[in-house]
Amino acid sequence: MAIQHEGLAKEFEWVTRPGEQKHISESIEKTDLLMQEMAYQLIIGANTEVDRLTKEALDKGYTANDVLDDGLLNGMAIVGVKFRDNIIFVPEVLVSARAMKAGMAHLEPILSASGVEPIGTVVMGTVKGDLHDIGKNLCIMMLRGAGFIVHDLGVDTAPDEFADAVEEHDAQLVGMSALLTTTMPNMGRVIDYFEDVGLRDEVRMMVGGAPVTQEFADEMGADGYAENAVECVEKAKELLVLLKELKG
Ligand code: B12
Repeated sequence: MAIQHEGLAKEFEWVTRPGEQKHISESIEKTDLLMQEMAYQLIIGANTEVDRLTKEALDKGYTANDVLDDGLLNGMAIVGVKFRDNIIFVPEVLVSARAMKAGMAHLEPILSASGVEPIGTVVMGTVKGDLHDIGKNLCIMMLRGAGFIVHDLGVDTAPDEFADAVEEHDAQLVGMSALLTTTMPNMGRVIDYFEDVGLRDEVRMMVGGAPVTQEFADEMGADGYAENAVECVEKAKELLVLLKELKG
């Protein structure tokens, strides 16, 4: 099978590492032309097109999860490869990120609509020095959809801001996101800060972001790690149960 959409097929030519080629092509080839067009428009940063196509797809009955995985995230995967390999630079990535957000705006009300009783409170932020927020925002949408109250601390969040928010909102869970290898250690600093101010036993702390691994999470003393937004919800539920058991 090949990628049907001509423009997207051309963009895919930038993906040259065999492992990535297999992974990304398999992920794109199972999608239809509408999703491929959406991925393509995201790569070229056409936010009004992504906005229109997302709405069109939802109107046609595609689920929010399909639009996310088959359209938006497939496009973002190629943006990531092109950025890493110096084919594009920060300004181009910023326009793609803006297009991603235009699409996510339509998904948000669906992914965040829960209708169930709140099951727990989470404070979530991207750690100090890090401005990446797309993945964090996706996790927040999914958590809200699963019935969590989530307080979004935004990006570049200092340890004391996490701690203040936990106290203010009486949160049981803390979620930290980092996308840079240089900012990953700041998640550990937040955990240390919670120890220092005597809040560590009050909450369960989970971490995530593209460079983060289970191993790294264990090393810095986090309670949980998840690879994506769906698993983030599962992990949050799991940690909440553990905390409740612990506190009796
Ligand atoms: C978009 C992007 C940007 C945008 C960010 C826009 C925004 N509003 O977020 C802009 C242009 C601003 C940017 C800037 C920079 N970026 Co950048 N960026 C990316 C890019 C292409 C995509 C990231 C993304 O949104 N992915 C899609 C989302 C959905 O995935 P995700 O974030 O991984 O989130 C999922 C999971 O990780 C998980 N998750 C995320 N958070 C959490 C939290 C918890 C608690 C849990 C459980 C799970 C979880 O669930 C999410 C949903 O499934 C990546 C490439 C990549 N492959 O990751 C580079 C990348 C992260 N950037 C990189 C770099 C180097 C930079 C800059 C330093 C570039 C520069 N020279 O200025 C700056 C740093 C700015 C700063 N201080 O933060 C590098 C990092 C390399 C490294 N080893 O550290 C990457 C990997 C690109 C590369 N290969 O070189 N970037």
